[in-house]
Amino acid sequence: MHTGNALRGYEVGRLAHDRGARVVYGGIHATLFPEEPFERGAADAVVNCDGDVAWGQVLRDLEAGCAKRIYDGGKIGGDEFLAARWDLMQTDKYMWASVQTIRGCPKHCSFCSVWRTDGQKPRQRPFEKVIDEIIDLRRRGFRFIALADDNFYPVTMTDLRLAREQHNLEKVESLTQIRNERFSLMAELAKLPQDMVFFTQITMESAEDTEYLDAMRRANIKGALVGVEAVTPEGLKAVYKDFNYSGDRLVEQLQTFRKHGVHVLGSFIFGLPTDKPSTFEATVELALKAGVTFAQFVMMTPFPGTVDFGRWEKEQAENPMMVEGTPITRYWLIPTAIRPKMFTPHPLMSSDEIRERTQKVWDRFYELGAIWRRSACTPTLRARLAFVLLSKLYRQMYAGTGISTDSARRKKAKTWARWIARQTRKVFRATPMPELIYPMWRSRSTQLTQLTAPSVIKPSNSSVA
Ligand code: B12
Ligand code: SF4
Repeated sequence: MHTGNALRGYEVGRLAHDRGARVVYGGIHATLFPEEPFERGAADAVVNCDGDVAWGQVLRDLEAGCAKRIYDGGKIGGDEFLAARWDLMQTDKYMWASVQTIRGCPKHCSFCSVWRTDGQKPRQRPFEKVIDEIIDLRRRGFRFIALADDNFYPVTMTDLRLAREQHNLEKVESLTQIRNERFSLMAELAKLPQDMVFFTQITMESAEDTEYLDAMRRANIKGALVGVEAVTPEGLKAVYKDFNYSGDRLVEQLQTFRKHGVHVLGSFIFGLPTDKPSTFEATVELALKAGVTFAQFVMMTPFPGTVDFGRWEKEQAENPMMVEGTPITRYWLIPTAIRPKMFTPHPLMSSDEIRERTQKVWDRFYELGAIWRRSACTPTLRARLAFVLLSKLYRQMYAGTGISTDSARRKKAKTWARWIARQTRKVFRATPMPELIYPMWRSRSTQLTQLTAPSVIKPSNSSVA
């Protein structure tokens, strides 16, 4: 469970329990609130942190009748991450698959819980295992794959420079090793069938490392979500993200991605205490000027486990605001129909004003003319039309995830999103390639790992995106 689907998760868990199932919860929300699934979701057990290793133990204990209440899955090493059981999934129901290559993020943004739950030490999965899982997916007909990393760029040039200046040889070595592993992964991705498209999430600092961006392009990592968050220095400071640039330097940095063949999905947050009414217009203008291919404009939400949440919970402790008996600081337990859309009061604007202005920004960025102009980045008319559909789908999906003004609009947005998704899915899927062979990897214990056999047989008739 995530926080956003916890209430529904508990409902599903109770239904399963009533029908005689043993119910085990895990995921980020259960990790942060391990008692809640017992109180709300008829849990038999809860696994916190990583489930890769713990899950097997839970199953064995349940079978033996000696299950524990809470299992600590811990933060396992990257070499222990497991591939998903893709064989259990109805592949024709999905547009893309996702594979995580690294967990954890060295940054500490105030609105993000990743560095707290996944840790600040990047835990990298050996590239051979990532490639094997991706080949499995391509054999099943997935050609679009999200590299579902918190931060695809775990070592910055600044990190390396600082370690060298401090003569910290051990650190230089460990950072270099992480960086080299990334390049090895990208080199292997580049050998996969050329109809494959990857996208990921990355910090803006990677724009300073064009060697890295070029490797991404060669690896067919065609897009990345970049957390821009705010376009002003005050806004960036407010979210502990002052390693990002603002103003013209920000525009330049975002454009660098495009120049090196990586499309940007810019992610912006509204509702920061430093935001003013003029921030909305300034943000959308910047997004348009920077030429980001997609953009999302999310409203500030205090997710549990974050610095923002901790601060807000403390503020509320004395006299908590209640919604039908539930404190606002447990907002995920409030039924969606009566759940407020914003939780933290803003010094200048009401929640409604922030929501309406955010909607306008979405409308402006995704108006048909603007989408059509952006679609010029694709090579054919068919691809341009697909781009338009995808942009509209993205906009509709987000309109249904909390920023829409009322339930009628949300319902309409969802119906539209489903319809567009059905059309778009066709563009995403590819003919399965069961003939694709897995590489034979050389053992890690001998020097650097290299391929001992040609990576894959090339597809004969695959279309290039
Ligand atoms: C990729 C990603 C996305 C992608 C998803 C693409 C896709 N189709 O999969 C996209 C971009 C769409 C996305 C969107 C959003 N995301 Co997101 N996303 C992630 C990210 C980076 C990776 C998720 C992932 O695949 N992890 C890999 C799997 C293997 O890890 P896992 O899910 O944690 O599972 C492990 C354990 O938790 C455990 N486990 C999990 N479930 C279970 C169940 C059982 C029974 C057991 C035993 C164990 C167990 O075992 C697993 C293996 O170790 C996470 C960060 C993160 N580190 O997880 C954020 C994250 C999940 N997202 C987050 C958020 C906030 C969002 C959005 C709400 C953003 C927004 N404002 O719009 C939307 C919501 C979308 C939605 N409707 O649900 C937050 C959630 C916070 C919270 N407390 O719930 C996270 C944690 C990031 C953060 N900044 O804090 N996201
Ligand atoms: S928002 Fe991104 S950069 Fe900041 S801590 Fe989270 S994952 Fe890392």
